[in-house]
Amino acid sequence: MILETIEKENDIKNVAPENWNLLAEEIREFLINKISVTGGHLGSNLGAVELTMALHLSLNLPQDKIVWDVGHQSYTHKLLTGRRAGFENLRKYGGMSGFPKRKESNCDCFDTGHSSTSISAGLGLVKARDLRNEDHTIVSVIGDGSLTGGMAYEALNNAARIKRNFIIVLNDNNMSISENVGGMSKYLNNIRTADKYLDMKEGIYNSLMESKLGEPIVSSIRKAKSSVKQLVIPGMFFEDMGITYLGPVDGHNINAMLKVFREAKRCKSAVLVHVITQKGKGFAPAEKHPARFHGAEPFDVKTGLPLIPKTKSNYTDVFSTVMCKLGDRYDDIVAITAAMPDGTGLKRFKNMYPERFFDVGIAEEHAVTFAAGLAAGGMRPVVAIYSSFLQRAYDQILHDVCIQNLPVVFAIDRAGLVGSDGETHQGIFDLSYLSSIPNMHIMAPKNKWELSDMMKFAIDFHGPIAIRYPRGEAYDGLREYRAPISFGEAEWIYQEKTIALVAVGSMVKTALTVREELIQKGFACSVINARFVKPIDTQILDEAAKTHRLIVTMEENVASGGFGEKVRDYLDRHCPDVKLLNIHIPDEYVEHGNVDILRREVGIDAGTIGQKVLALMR
Ligand SMILES: Cc1ncc(C[n+]2csc(CCOP(=O)(O)OP(=O)(O)O)c2C)c(N)n1
Repeated sequence: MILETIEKENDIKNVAPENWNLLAEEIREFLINKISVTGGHLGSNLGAVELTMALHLSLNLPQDKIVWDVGHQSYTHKLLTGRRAGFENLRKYGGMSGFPKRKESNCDCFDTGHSSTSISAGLGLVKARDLRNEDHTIVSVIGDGSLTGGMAYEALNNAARIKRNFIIVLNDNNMSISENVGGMSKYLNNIRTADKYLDMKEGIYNSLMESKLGEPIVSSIRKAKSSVKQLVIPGMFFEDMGITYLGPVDGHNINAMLKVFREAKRCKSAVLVHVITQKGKGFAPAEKHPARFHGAEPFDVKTGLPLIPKTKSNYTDVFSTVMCKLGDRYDDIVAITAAMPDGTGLKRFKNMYPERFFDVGIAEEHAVTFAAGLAAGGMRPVVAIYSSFLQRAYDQILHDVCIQNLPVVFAIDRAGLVGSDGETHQGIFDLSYLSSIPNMHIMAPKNKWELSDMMKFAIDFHGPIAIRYPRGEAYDGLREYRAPISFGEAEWIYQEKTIALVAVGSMVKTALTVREELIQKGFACSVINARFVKPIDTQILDEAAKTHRLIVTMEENVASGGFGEKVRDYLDRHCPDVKLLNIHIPDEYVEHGNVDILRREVGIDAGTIGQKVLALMR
């Protein structure tokens, strides 16, 4: 095995060129076998094997730096920098992260997880290098999907001015998680499909350059402000901005890439190398279903089928179904996703109402302001975005939606702990960042029927309203508790005495387990389903404070700015005699791992809560 000879960074340089393709094959086999057990980002990694090898052959790590956009495609980079053993525990609690981590290796120069940051971060590293008179190469690797994010253009706009070397590798596989969308994608596609004419273009270029008059002609074509130049030079969009464009080059041909990277390193400017790759390359099921294998659960290597077939529906499925029903009932409902039609469950809505569905690319900020525009124009927009990605659109929520009190529904999926993607993806801040915004309203369902009811309530609501629900299986208990949603009202699940558990969304299920334990220990215990996090139901709190000795708030959100803080603020002022215990995630970042383990680690599991309550009651 050649792969076994690679123990650390730069060892790849000892592999003979005639063995490079063999090494690429071994890496693919390794990744398929490991990811089939642990789960992980398979398709993007299979597509970036040769590209990563070529970068490692061209660079000298850790002096030279590679910034991986999103970072989900960095597995080969991890393999080539001495982290082969880490794949045993990839994305497991305490194990290796699925994303670049500075604390994991000095070959990871910048942590990522959210998209479209690599050019900004790379440019910062370039400026730091130059100001400190250092001399090394900095490469940002960005996918065509991530190039749909606004931040990438802000960075390109800045990078265009620099007079020192900065390499941007555009890893273009024509896919985001799902099919890539938009004008830039179309532009890149045109370059790619013009590939067959490239030989002809090169022929024209070479024969022109051979003749005496050739050079001035080529130079005036380069300067010409017409599409004629596209005949000779692809990538004029970047060239016109002031960024040198090289490519397109076959991202599975190492020699071809080495040649272009050599040229790129000589440029005294920002240079974009356009590399064409295939997502899922080398594994037939992933080539055929690139979206499904973007982030794969453990699967059977022979068939590509999931090892644990899905039996129960998750919250995303429930959202998906109710959106289709609402789409039928109201013809002014529109749905917006930022590049996640599959992940958010909007694909069915897209198929049923294509003209009322919008995939705006990985552009959460734009998605929110676009929704505000739709609402101002008389439509009923539903923006479905994961909790952690919505962090990006804070100002748009405040400035464009909430100041104008526009009726935009925010469907916030993956709220709470998400597990193996780790710190960058945990949805544990949304209650805090949303509830500080005037005019915003927030709900969280206790089970799958309540999500459906809340969506119906939200669609008729007169202002901004958010519904946050977690990743994974939808809770199907408490079906009989289905009182109509009434604005700002919580719901008694059990109304007793002594201890009142006031739980938000996913924590209602946990509260039922805690209650069982407390009852066994001889305490009467009520359970309140908060339903609304903003506004909080002060009437039910007054009532609970009168009849209970201890009130316990429970939420899957950090402490600062969360539900518990609001309840404490209210009770301190109005019911100072009742004891209060706040259960929440500590104000820290939570790393990757199995959600049940993480819940225990952060102290929001039933066992830990029960112990804390009992300690207080004693
Ligand atoms: C801000 C943000 N929104 C959404 C995502 C989810 N996401 C992860 S990878 C990805 C697609 C990236 O496509 P591309 O850059 O082309 O990389 P590929 O996987 O195709 O190699 C998306 C939408 C994210 N990581 N960050």
